[in-house]
Amino acid sequence: MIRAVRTSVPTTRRAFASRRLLSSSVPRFSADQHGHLPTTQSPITPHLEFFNSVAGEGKTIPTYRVIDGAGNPLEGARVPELDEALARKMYEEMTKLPILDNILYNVQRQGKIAFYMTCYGEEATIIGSAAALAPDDEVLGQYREMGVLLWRGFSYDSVMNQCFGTHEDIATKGKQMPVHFGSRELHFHTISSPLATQIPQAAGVGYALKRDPLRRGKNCAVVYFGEGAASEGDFHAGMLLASTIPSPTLFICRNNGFAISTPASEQYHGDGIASRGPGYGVHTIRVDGNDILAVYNAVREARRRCIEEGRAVLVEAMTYRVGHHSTSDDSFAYRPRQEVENRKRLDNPLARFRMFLEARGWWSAEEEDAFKARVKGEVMQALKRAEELPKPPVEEMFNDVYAGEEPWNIKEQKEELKRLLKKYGSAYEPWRTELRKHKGEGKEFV
Ligand SMILES: Cc1ncc(C[n+]2csc(CCOP(=O)(O)OP(=O)(O)O)c2C)c(N)n1
Ligand SMILES: [Mg+2]
Repeated sequence: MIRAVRTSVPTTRRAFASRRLLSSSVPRFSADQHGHLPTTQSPITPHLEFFNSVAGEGKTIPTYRVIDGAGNPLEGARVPELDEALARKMYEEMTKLPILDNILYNVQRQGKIAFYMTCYGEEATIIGSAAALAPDDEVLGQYREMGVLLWRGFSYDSVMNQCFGTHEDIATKGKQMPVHFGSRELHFHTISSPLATQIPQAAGVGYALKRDPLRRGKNCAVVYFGEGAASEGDFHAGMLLASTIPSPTLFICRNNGFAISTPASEQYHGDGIASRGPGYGVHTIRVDGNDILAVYNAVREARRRCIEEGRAVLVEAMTYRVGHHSTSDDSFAYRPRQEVENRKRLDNPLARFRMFLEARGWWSAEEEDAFKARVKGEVMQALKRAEELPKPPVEEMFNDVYAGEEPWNIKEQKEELKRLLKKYGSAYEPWRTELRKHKGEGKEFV
C-alpha cells in the first residue's frame, strides 16, 4: 500500500516532500548546542578526535608529593599539621613493620610457620593511610596491611597467635594461612586469599554504612588492593557498584610494581590504576606512596570527600615492593638484585620521614636504637609465648566453615576423622605428635 503511494509520486515532488518532512520533525541546533542526544550531555563537535589520556593532551596523571627524598617539604606543598606526638607515633609504627617482618620471615625459614608476607618498602603507604582514617572505619585489606592493625592497637601477641594458629587466634582459629589477619574489635575484616574479592565486598560494606543511621556520615569502608588485583573483574565490579549505588567507599591501590613476578607494566596499558577512577565518575588522586605525609594528606582528604559526599574515592599510591612476594618466592629470578638495592637506598620511606623528624628535633639516633631494641625484645617475647601455646581443639577445624546448620559434608568428614583417630590416634607416632600440639589433644573429639 505505502509502496504504491510512493511510486506514484513524481521524483521531484518526492524529494521536496522528504525535505519538508525532515525540516518539520528535526529541530535545528548549532554545533555547540547539546542535549538532543538521549544518552549523553556531551557537547557536539565537528572534529574527529580520539583521546587516550585523562590528564589531557597525552599527559600522565601527576603524583602528589609533600616531602622530597631528604625529608624537606616541596615548595608550595602543604605540610599536614602534625604535632610531635602524632608524627612520632607514625614513625614508630612504620619502624615496627620491618622488625616484625625480619623476625617472622626468619621464623618461616626455620619451618615454624607455614608462610609469611613482608611489606618492606610499603611502610609509608600503609601507616600514612592508617593514620588518616578513623579507628572505626571498616577496613578490608589484601594481605600486606598488618600495619593498619598495629596502628589500631593490635598486639604482638595477636600477630603471633594468627601466624602460629594458636588457640588464642580469635578471628581465624587456626583455619587461615599466616598473615590472614582479622579483628572484629578493630573493624578489620578477615583477609581472603582469592585476590580482589574484598573490593566488591567493600562497596557493599560502604553501602551498609550509608544505610545505618548511627554510622552514616561518620564512617567509610576502606579497601586496600594491589595493582595486580586491580586486573581482576572484581575491581571493576566494586568500582561500578560504589559509583552507581553511591557509597562512602575508599579504594586504596598499593601500586608496588609487581604482582608476584609480573611487572606492573604488564598489568595495564593505560595510565596506571588512577586513570580508571574518572571512568567510573570517582574522585581520584595518585600519590607518592613512599612519602608518608603525602599519603596522610591524600587519604585524609579522600576520606573527607567519601563521608561528606557519600561517594567512592580512589587513591593510587606509587611504591615499590622491596621484599620477595612471599616466602614462596625468589624475586631475583625475575628482577635484578641491584634494582632492589637501588630502590632501598634511593627512596626509603623510613629514611625520608626520619630526616623530616630529625630536622625538627623530634627524633634522634639514640631514640632510634632504643626504640628498635625495645620492639625487638617485645616481639621476641610474643613469639616465644605463641610457640608454646597449643593449637585450637581438633574439632575447631569444622566450626564456622559454613553459617547456620552443619551441612552433610562437614558431618561426613567429622565422622571420618573420628574413625581415623580411633584407629591411629594413639597407635601411630606421627598422629600422636600432631595431636599433642592441639588443645585437648583430640581426646574430647573422639
Ligand atoms: C584470584 C587469584 N588469582 C591468583 C592468586 C595468586 N596470587 C596471590 S598474590 C598475587 C599477586 C597480587 O599482586 P598485587 O595485587 O599487585 O599485590 P602485591 O602482592 O603486589 O601486594 C597473585 C597472582 C590469588 N591469590 N587469587
Ligand atoms: Mg603489586
